[in-house]
Amino acid sequence: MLEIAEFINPTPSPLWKLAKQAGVDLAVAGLPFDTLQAGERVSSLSALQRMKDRYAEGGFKIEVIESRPPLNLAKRGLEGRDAEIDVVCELLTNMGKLGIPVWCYEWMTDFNWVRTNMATPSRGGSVVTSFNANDVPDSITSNPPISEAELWTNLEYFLRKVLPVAEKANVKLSMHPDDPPITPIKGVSRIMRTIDNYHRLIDMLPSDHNTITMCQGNFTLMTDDLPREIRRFGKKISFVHFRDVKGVPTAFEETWHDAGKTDMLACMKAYKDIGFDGVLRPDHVPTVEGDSNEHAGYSSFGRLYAIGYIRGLRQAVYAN
Ligand SMILES: [Mn+2]
Repeated sequence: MLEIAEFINPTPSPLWKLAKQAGVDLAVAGLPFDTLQAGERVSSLSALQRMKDRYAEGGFKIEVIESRPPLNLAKRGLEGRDAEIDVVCELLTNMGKLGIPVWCYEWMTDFNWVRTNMATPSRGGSVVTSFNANDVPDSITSNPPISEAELWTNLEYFLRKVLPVAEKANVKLSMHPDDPPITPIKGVSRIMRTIDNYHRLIDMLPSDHNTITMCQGNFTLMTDDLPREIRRFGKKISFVHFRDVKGVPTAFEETWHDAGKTDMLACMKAYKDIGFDGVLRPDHVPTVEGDSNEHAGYSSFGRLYAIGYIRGLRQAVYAN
């Protein structure tokens, strides 16, 4: 059955208690960069075991690791990529040993999610993040352009090495979409940005372990009927980011969970219909009065509202 989880940084913080108080027992984890000992890799069994133990002390079970070791050489197909891929293989093998079933990765090269305003006014004076393609600074990358064809080639090279390891470890690879889902950005192409491209990913190497992260904030910018697409992807969905936006891919802002373009109740019903049995997390939230916008999208109080809203939807749908 679908369960609610939260992204909880590996370093203990007040959020750990807030999440427990909100009834969240399942963690979407990072990687143990903060406790590495000399000569230890983030993918090593000892470092991951220590991280797992610390989450357990806080009352959390890790369901997903949503953090990546460096992968830009692999994404760009440059010398040194095999060493990066070896680290991913070690990570997956050790996740399997520790019973962590999903690894959320992405194929955005040079830079990750992009916003052009981190404090856009929203309901009642809360603030959200927003994006306008006209406002992206040239300084976002100093690397040469890369084509969509190159990204596909490099992704296939990566998956042919990594997917067999994931299968053996019984860890699902779960591809997060490009955020925002547009191409190119300052010459840097992006491929995980349409429904069709996601089907191409799935069909490229058919496997129960070649799966996707349904980040609703991005997928809802790719379609006018997100619940339909959730049903079409079905068992290929291994992880959900439950959030919303309003606007179009080139100009949008994030919204409160109850105020975006998407029928969130219909999405929840779709997850029930496909028998989704992984975890869902709120993803980005507004920053509200009295809270810090230092980590825009990840403020604490906004998350409490989101968790409560999602729990209500879940109870309404799964009660029937
Ligand atoms: Mn997301």
